[in-house]
Amino acid sequence: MALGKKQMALLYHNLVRADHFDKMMMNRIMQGKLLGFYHPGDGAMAAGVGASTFLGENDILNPHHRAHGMGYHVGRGTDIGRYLAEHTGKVDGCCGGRSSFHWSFPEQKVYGASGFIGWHFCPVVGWGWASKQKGEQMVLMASGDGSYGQGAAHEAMLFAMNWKLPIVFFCENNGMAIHSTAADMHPMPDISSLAQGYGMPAVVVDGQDVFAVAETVIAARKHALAGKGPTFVEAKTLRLREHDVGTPDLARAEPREAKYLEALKQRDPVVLATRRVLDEKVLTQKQIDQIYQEAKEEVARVEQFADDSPVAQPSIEELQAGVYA
Ligand SMILES: Cc1ncc(C[n+]2csc(CCOP(=O)(O)OP(=O)(O)O)c2C)c(N)n1
Ligand SMILES: [Mg+2]
Repeated sequence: MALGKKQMALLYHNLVRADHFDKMMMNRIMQGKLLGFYHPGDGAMAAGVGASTFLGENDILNPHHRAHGMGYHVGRGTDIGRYLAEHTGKVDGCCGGRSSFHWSFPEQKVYGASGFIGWHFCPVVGWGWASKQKGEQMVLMASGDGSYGQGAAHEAMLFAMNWKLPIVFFCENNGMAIHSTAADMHPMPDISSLAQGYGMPAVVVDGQDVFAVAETVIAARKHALAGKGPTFVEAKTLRLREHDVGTPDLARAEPREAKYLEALKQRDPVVLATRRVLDEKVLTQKQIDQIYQEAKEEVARVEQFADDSPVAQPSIEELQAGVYA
């Protein structure tokens, strides 16, 4: 399904905002103004924005950990001020400032992050089952190439396919998992080949093209809501920087070549999307300048909100409130 101009403009706007927020997070961790880690999303924000911008309000969204799910948060419209307050241990954080990057926004059905890669493969079957019972609701579960070596990934795909659950397995394949390359870890070039083993429709899309990702996910969502079951969407993307800020950027114990990284930069999703919206007369240069100006102002507002929020000092009872074991 081809996107309309309004949809393209919204995607472009969200991509620029997500890119600004990712840069804000990078700046803040470098300045010691974030708790915990940051896994930069530089050059890779199109996948999350494209995957989440046109989900329904009732759909369950489980973002990827890269850029701490920023593209998905922007697409879903979660409050980035509360997201940043969470990352700075403030009371106005989405989890009361207790989780750092293990955030969630349960009231918006954004089911967060965990320290365990692939933790979500069992829950996603339950979310999919519940969504099927309720109807008009599906699940988008995002993860990376690095998670598909988990045994639970296969159980989840098997159950999802057998029970025709309304799930999109959305894989951001950036070719890397910390210092390991996807080529070293997977015998086939496309992670989505694994889904084909379960008879699941599997689509490979250019993860640098925010419009192509959105079109693919819209189609997969339609398929899911029609009761036809899951789809595996593999967005081919890239990792420009180190895995997380402070960890050396190595592949097989060697620094990645400057020439290789330069080639990756040519695929910057914002540059690609800007060219497209201008060529297709979706936006004028003046409107683009306005979008950039608004994104800058939004970043300033979000930072002010998080900085003004008091430091969280939860009591023992409050700390225990979210513990289930
Ligand atoms: C079960 C488990 N094993 C290992 C790790 C360490 N770890 C953290 S991120 C990561 C790589 C994830 O790679 P991928 O899923 O491709 O996402 P990317 O970081 O490339 O976006 C690993 C191995 C972990 N957190 N949990
Ligand atoms: Mg990866």
